Amino acid sequence: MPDLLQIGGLTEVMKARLESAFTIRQLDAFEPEKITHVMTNGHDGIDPELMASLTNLKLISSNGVGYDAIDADTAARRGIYVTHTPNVLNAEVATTAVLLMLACYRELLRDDAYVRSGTWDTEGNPPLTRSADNQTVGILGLGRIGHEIAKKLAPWNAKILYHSRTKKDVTYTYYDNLTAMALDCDVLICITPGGPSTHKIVNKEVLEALGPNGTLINVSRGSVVDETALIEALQSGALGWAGLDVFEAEPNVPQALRDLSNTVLLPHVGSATVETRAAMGALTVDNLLQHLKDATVISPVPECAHL
Ligand code: A2R
Repeated sequence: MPDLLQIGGLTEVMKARLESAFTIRQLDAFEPEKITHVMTNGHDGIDPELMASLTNLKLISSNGVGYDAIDADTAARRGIYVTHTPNVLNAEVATTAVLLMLACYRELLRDDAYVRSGTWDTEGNPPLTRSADNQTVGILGLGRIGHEIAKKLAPWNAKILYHSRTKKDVTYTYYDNLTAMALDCDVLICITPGGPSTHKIVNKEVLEALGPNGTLINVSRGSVVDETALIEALQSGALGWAGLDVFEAEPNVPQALRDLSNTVLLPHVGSATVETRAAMGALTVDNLLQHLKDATVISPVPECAHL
């Protein structure tokens, strides 16, 4: 059986399916020239030096949709497939975005703490919150997940604006400039890929354009937002609220962000439900098994689609 190098975690279901076709090797015990397949995830990716040492590598199957931790251009040049798990997590990540937005608007954490601490009993009702209805929501990255977020916001009667590299055939309002969109929206939801082209595109200027009544939601990658500028804007009141599922140096979250009461913070759980992780794991394994069978894959990243 061919050697599969495992990077990151694996569920029992995935392991059982993979063991029927591969010998699974761990990072501390493998022979580089014997590895033909790698299984990893969006967070761990694969170290470029490690990838270069795997001279017989044919496929890197990543469990997750974002693949900025994998050098897909180099892989494609070497004729190595990179696959990921698009679509099966769209609804879940969109739910996480909406959840964060609602939690910010309705001060879910503050009011939960209000009840638990007994303050309701001693001080009466808490201050009013803001309605999440009828807001103008700017989506940064109207791709597979971005579209799903727009659809999920319909019951809140959101007006949808979007910024992406290209204009889409949709009724939502397109902005070719991110700062201009931030000026016009109440909520900015980030759902682009990570990587050099989106590195800190949500900068001081964009955050200040979003403004004191604005809410930033990030369910993409921590690298998309300038975290230092974000902290300063939240501290000074230049930005109102932030709901964050992703951070620059996960799992390290700056104390300053944790100290702020106008943030809702999640440990990168956008797709982390039993159901969605099972679907992602199944697709990750399906790509590996299909490649073994007929040298094709189900869901290559765009850089490798021509292989
Ligand atoms: O290529 P376009 O015009 O459709 O724009 C894509 C947009 N995008 C950008 N927008 C502005 N500036 C950029 N430099 C830039 N680069 C990409 O992000 C597209 O509208 C969206 C990405 O959509 P999909 O490729 O369909 O990705 P999906 O499945 O929605 O996932 C997005 C990301 C993942 O890469 C993970 O980082 C995260 O969500 O879970």
